Amino acid sequence: MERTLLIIKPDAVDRKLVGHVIGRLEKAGFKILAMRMEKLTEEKAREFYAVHRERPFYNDLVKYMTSGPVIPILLEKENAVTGLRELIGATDPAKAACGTLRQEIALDVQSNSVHASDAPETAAVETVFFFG
Ligand code: IDP
Ligand code: MG
Repeated sequence: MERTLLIIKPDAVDRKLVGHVIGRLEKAGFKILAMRMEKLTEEKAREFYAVHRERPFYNDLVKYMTSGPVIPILLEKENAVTGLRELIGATDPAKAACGTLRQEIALDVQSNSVHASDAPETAAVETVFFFG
């Protein structure tokens, strides 16, 4: 069993897609271990995405991630990290494979509805970040 972190981002919460996302996760066999709704402070959003701080989209990303509440969810499944990345699809929904969550519901490359940890090490760090 492996754990990973998903975040339902502000655009999906705002469009009332929370139940849809959770349904997709459970249907795919993920078990929810913990979940919470919170409005990120600017400081917390900056820290979470610190790896992207030199990127041109960083400031807009922080603005977007603090524009409304997000829902971090701790998930468990065999090969959870890879499996969840496959389920959500590519960062840019225009390039995401058919049937992936982002292809289905994301608005654009920034407002792409969900975050998922990209490696087991990142998943561990991000889990502590949100759930201690
Ligand atoms: P990921 O979420 O698929 O792991 P990353 O490259 O880690 O993608 O980027 C983090 C987040 O930054 C993306 O999910 C998206 O919200 C935003 N982002 C990434 N690339 C761009 C871009 O080219 N323009 C605007 N926003 C972007
Ligand atoms: Mg990433």
